[in-house]
Amino acid sequence: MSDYLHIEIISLPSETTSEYNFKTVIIGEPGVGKSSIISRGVNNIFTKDYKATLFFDHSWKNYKVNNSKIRIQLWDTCGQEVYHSVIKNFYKSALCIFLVFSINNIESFNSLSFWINEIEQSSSEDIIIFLVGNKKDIEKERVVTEQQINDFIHENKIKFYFETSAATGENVDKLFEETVKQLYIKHVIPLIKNVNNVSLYSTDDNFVLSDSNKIDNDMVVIQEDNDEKCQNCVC
Ligand SMILES: Nc1nc2c(ncn2[C@@H]2O[C@H](COP(=O)(O)OP(=O)(O)O)[C@@H](O)[C@H]2O)c(=O)[nH]1
Ligand SMILES: [Mg+2]
Repeated sequence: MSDYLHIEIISLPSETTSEYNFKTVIIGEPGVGKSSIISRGVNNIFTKDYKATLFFDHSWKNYKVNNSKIRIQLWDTCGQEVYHSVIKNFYKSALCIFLVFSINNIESFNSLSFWINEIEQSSSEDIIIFLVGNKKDIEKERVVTEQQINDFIHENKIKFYFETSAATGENVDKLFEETVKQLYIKHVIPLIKNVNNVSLYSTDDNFVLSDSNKIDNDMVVIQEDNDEKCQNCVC
């Protein structure tokens, strides 16, 4: 019989030490809200003043996930073409990527294929990609349709999609918590399993995968095939 694991996520202060550090890189065109998402997620701050990120910014957020202390290291990129070759080096050791576009900017959406190609060329195969459609608060200015997003998700086998607003904070905490949860499942649980030699899998409702073609308000988790069905299961 299997043991069932309930996953509890608690946010910890920034000065807390961590047992596991997971590097996450945030990419996408300039102006889509990358720095704002990080600022909102880490410090709960939003500013309307646009300040271009120079090269890279580094910040982090700590969590306790069950009994493990986990740090998500966030590498914020400037997104400018001239630095793409430098950014590539950052993918290499990243375990997670936030790929951001803005729902009111079709160019930022059209450039996603370029970024996906970059990721495929430079990153580890089991990198977790979160597609993020930001500026959800200005829904009336939306130019990127749900159909376009759905098509992109399916073509590129994206498993996680969030629509966020760094301005209002909507779904930003959810994005971060899902990130730490997925990293925990993928990288920490196997270690715990090895140590304790037990079978674990989550019964958390968030792991129930939604219908493939549907865009949920906040998030899409797509079930690709039978193998993928077991992605959250380490039994
Ligand atoms: N309305 C709205 N504006 C946003 C949002 N996120 C960022 N912005 C604004 O978009 C501009 C670019 O944001 P920034 O985080 O610097 O983008 P980056 O270049 O991708 O890092 C700034 O003026 C932000 O205030 C959002 O969720 N909603
Ligand atoms: Mg920036």
